[in-house]
Amino acid sequence: MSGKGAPELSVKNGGDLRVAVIAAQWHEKIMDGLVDGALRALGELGIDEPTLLRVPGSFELPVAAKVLAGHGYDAVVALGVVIRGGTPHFEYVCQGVTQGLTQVSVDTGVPVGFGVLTCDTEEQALDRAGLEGSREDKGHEAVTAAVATAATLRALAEPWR
Ligand code: DLZ
Repeated sequence: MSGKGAPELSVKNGGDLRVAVIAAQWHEKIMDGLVDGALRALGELGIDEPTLLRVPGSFELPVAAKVLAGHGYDAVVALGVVIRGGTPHFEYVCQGVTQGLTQVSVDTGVPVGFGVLTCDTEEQALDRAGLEGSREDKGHEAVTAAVATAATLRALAEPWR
């Protein structure tokens, strides 16, 4: 999938939204970039006190997302890095986390930002991690998408705001 065609999102009235970020812990340097990008995006949106929760691996992101979505957050952002190895494990973890996060989002109505890198190589992941020299900043993008969606859904529910 190419990063070409990404929209320039502008989020209005998102500063009072309650946002939780969940981050897996595999691939520490890449995760540091994703978490930094996510927190930077939240700061730019005026969301200064997000909840940040760590889970062991990407496979644990959906259950944490579900619990957070049930705790009154307006948006949840899931961050992880899965890198292909020599066994089918990659496919199982990627499928589990992708389907799990989609299910949480659709079932709860709480937008879940998908900041999970699923890459063939570590280089591909580094290039998307928002680190110095990276071409893309997927932690930042995932927060912007989730908060933009939460703000849009709130405007639908409360059109007078
Ligand atoms: C087991 C595993 C492997 C092989 N690779 C990754 C990875 O690249 N990225 C990641 O976030 N997690 C990985 N895991 C761990 C699983 O996500 C999960 O934490 C374990 O299977 C325990 O449930």
